Amino acid sequence: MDNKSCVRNNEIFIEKAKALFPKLRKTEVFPVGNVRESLKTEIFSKTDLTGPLGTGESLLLDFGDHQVGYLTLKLGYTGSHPDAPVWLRVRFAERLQELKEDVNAYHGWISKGWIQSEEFHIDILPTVIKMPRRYAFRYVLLEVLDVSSKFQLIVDEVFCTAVTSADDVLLQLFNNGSSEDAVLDRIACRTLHECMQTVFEDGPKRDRRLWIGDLRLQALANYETYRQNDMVKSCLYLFAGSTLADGRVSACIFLEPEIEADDTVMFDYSLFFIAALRDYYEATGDLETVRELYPTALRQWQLAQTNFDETGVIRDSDVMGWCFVDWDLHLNKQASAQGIYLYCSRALLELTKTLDGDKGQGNTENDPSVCLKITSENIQRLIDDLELDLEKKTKAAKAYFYDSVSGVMVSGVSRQISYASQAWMVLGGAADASILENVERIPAAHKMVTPYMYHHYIEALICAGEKKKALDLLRNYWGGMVNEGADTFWELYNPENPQESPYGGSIVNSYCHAWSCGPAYFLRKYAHN
Ligand code: RAM
Repeated sequence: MDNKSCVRNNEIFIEKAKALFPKLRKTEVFPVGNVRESLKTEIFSKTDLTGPLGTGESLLLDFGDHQVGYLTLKLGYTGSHPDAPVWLRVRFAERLQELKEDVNAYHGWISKGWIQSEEFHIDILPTVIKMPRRYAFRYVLLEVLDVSSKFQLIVDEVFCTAVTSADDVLLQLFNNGSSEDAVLDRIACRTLHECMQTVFEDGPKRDRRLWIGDLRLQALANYETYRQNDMVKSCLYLFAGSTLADGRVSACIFLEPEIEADDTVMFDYSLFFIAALRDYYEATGDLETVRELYPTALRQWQLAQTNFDETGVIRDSDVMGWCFVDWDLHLNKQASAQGIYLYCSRALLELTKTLDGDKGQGNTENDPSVCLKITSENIQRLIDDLELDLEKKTKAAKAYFYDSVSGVMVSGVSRQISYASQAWMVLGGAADASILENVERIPAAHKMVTPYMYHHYIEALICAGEKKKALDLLRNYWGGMVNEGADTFWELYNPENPQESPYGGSIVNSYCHAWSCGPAYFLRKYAHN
């Protein structure tokens, strides 16, 4: 079955989303220099931009900060008239260490196609090459794989046409923090800036598309920084505008060649549509959008019901990726899923109560799968249903997952103890701060590996009244990436194993990943009040 047959599009929503697409801003950025000290002796034989390059010689350019954009190369030659093509390789890297890795040694489970490396045969010199593909990088390595002995290649000019939809004029000032906080905030804003393209992309190197788990955290940072709220609105309409046939919100959306939901669905990601809509309403007060998108939110809650047993406990699953939580294939997701469901149900209750004050105004015509007319009677019925359901499933969570001996939540048949389970149970309102303290006393507890999961853990600490601890953890964890030289924050960072990759090789890891822009959100919102 092809993807199209399982996708349902709502053209009205898609048109609304498209009308809100932001303008892309272009800037020409030139290298600030060549990398002379750090790596040149190991792998680079030449660092002089104007010097001629022969076979086996290379040039490493440093653009000074992370860029997302298109590369132009102006090339010439010295010596005899070129009598053979130049065979040139161009590699792009967000971090220098990517260039030390052997592209051919990667045999992981996601496509090698993501590796940012191209080869050209250049027949005529001088020439200008405008590379058609968009790249994410700070460093560019030009390697002459072969050139005739009668001439040498000259690199006259290289520049990047950088693109973003982030408008720096709108960026709210951050002026209250310590200098360390200011560094974390600056890098987080740069991360967000680079991921703000037509939509909030997850990472401009990979996967370069709209994922809902990422969108939610980007939107939170955006409300404190760029405040380009129409972009969030556009993304919400995209998710509601292209769903699976049963109305389920997909984990991610492709924009090209046309807008289409991916056939990947995950229990938590579908539910996060509700939380993202609630956050959007809190930030903007845009009730009209809530009215239009409420049926999509409600549908996610309805669809989630089939995952529960009659006692209100979520069924575990061994299907890989049934629920995301963190990039950790050994993490059991059952308890986290229950917590996420409770968290999103509360968000739905808030939205429903918002509509309750708006009786009779609802417009649900755009979603025929939801038999709902927003009237005062059925809104009240929904509020009652949601409250009853929350009570039942919160009780079930406490009874089924809490282990009174260790004082923490356990997950799955193996009764796994993880930081993720504790965080989500606190956020879901099924436990108090004690489980966050108790888990710290269990050395074998499964830790977190992504800034995405750390974000939720920090939110849980704040929700449990542990603001100082939360901010200390944030400074320590994101500060670890700063100490490793990060220009933008990464998709995955495990301080205990900095080389870790969920994909079977770090060459495909993304080092500018928007779900890691949390410091801009937390430091602006909580550090100084
Ligand atoms: C990664 C994506 C994205 C995330 C999904 C679950 O591959 O880059 O950030 O949301 O996985």
